Order: sequence, then C-alpha cells, then structure tokens
Amino acid sequence: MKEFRLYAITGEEFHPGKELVNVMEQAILGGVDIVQLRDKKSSKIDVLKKARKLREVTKKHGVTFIVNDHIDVALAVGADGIHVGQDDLPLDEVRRIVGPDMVIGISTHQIDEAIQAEKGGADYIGVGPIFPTNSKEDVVDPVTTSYIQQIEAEISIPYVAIGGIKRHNLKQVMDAGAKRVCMITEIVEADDVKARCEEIINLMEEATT
Ligand code: 3NM
Repeated sequence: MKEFRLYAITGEEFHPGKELVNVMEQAILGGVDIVQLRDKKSSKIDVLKKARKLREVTKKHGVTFIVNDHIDVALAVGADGIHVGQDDLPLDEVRRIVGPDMVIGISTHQIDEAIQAEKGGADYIGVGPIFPTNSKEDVVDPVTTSYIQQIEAEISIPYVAIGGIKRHNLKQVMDAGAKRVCMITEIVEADDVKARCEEIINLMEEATT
C-alpha cells in the first residue's frame, strides 16, 4: 500500500453543524493521507451516500480512502481499502471478496491478534487504544506506549497507532517507535481542521528529527 503517516477517521458526532465532506477535505488539505469512513449508526444507504462523496474528494486529492466494516459499500464506490475488526469475517474471506488489490486493515489490541493479522494477509494493522478514548464503543483497556515497542519488534507490516492520541501526547507515541498515527477527535473537533492537521504533522516531524 501507499506509505502514509497521518490517518483520519470520520467522527460526525464530534463536529455538529459541519458537513462531513468539508471537514475531511480540510483534513486532506492539512496533510492527512488516509481517510476512513467509520459510521456505526447510519443505514447502509446513508453510508453508501457518504462513501460516494468521500471517494470523490479523496480521489480529487490523490488520498487513500478506506471504508470501515461495509465491504459491499467499499466495493460499490471503488474505495482503496476496507478496515475490519476482530469480530468481522476472517481476513482470508475478506481477501476473497475484495480481490488482490484492495488494502485490508484490521484493528488489533494484543500481540497475538497482531501476529495473526500479519500472517492472515493484512496490509496494515491498527494498534490501540494507546490511551483512554471515548470515541469507540466497547473499547478495551489502553495498551500503552510500551506495547508499541513490542509491535515494532515483532511485526513487519505497517501499523498505525490509535486511541486517545492528541498533540500533547504525540511525542510519547513517536518516541516509542510509531511512524504513523490515526486520530478522530483531535482532528475533527478542531475549529480549523486544516491548521490542526498541519500542526500535528509538524509535531510528528519534530519528534522524528
Ligand atoms: N479504534 P480518538 S481506538 C476507532 O483501539 C478507534 O482500535 C481504536 O478515536 C482501537 O482519536 C479508536 O478520538 C478511537 O481517540 C480513536
């Protein structure tokens, strides 16, 4: 898959009154290089409509577009990838459905899940939650930054750190070895989403130099 460093997931409940596509376009203009549509509440048809709009804007800017959970929607809109959870279909079945080219990502919360995901053919894994977060239902206990060091040592595919990552704790995540981070609230809640993403990317660059 294309290299990436700042991954934004949608969280419409965190930007009331602002249009989803506009918020995500601002994030792209600020430097986000993957956008994921994550919508656990809307009907399938509404998810499809949102996915079509996000496919259009991500294509316009040459940014990777991933759909969470809905394999059929991902295929219908020609998304670049699908992101699944531990309770979704097994990775080999997902691969059978989406074909050889689509990116497959999976959320993992412990080392054996991460190892299984790599063996199972995932293109990247989510590693988290690093810190406490209110953005995910039924979230497990934080894995902490020391877990990133274990992932670094044992996993070869790209991984993205997620969960409670903010500007103030970003350096801790990068210092533990993470090269890619994923955020919902720290990005979408900002009054100026583009400026927020630029600031996050500057902090990531500072942490790695
Ligand atoms: N997945 P925020 S944590 C969607 O650990 C999601 O797999 C997680 O949102 C995982 O940046 C999480 O607002 C929520 O904490 C991330």
